[in-house]
Amino acid sequence: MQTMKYIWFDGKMLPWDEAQVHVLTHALHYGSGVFEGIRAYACTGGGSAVFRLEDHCKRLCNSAKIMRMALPYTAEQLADACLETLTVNKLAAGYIRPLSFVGYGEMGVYPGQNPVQTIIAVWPWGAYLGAEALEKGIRVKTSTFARAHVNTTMSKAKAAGNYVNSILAKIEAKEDGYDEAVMLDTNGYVSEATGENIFIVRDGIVKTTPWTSILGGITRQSIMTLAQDLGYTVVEQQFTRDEFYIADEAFFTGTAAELTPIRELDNRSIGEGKAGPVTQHLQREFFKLVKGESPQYEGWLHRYSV
Ligand code: PPE
Repeated sequence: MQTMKYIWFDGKMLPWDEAQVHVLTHALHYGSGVFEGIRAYACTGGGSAVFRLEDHCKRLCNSAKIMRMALPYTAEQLADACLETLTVNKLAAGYIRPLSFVGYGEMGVYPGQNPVQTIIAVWPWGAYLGAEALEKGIRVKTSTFARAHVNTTMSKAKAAGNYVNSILAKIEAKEDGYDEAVMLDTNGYVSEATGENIFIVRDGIVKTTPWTSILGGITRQSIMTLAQDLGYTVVEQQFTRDEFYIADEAFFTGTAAELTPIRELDNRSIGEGKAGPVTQHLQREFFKLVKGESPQYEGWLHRYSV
């Protein structure tokens, strides 16, 4: 169980155990919340940095817009609140979780005039899929659950309710002995994982799924830029599970998962069944840049110290 000292709750810094809501909170019943996941890293040479803080806060505002939730904060105010939560908790590296949700008021699906409340929690969070996963890669399975159709739930909103689909797929994958699920869209093309975007590498070309049924991952976009800057050809294009089977390399990206290599899909080795050279190169450069070792990407870092 995570515990830290304080949670930011609508402008107040509450002791961790006092950040509570009523059981008739709308979001608890209907999934009417939007959230973010952001990472802060300890930098080489001292201090810390939040990775793409402003972009995450903008995405939270956009998620609220899609969900018709009236968020009473600007992206700038949310970014300041994230930094404040990190510093009062003296957290030099870890995960930041802002969540805005429809609160307690009237029951029923229609959110009506129920209040929109916002919390920000922070905690230390190691490698999402295990430390070994980052080095050796993981085993994944195509899910029997499809990612939602583009007109079902809105994938560009990082909405709490969207994660019911992810939970079903994640449980299935874990119970079947795999680390994570690869989800297909309703047309049968590779979409994303339960909390990660997907990349494959074939004949030197880095390919990721288009921004249709997926969340617009900030790590995804960062890796696309990084790969291009390193001289790789990057394409956003639909691909099928059998193209994935014959890829030379594959990996997931996400704030929590960072850049995790995939060594197997549906019991077929991807390439040589280990983290490939392009994957390793991108992972190395990604970890350098989040730790503040790449001046070229300083604009993506929000430096702070505790
Ligand atoms: N797709 C989904 C469905 C998703 O949840 C995430 C993040 C991504 C793609 C990658 O987006 P980005 O973090 O901007 O690169 N998933 C978050 C939640 C994980 C969790 O278990 O909670 C995360 O990585 O923070």
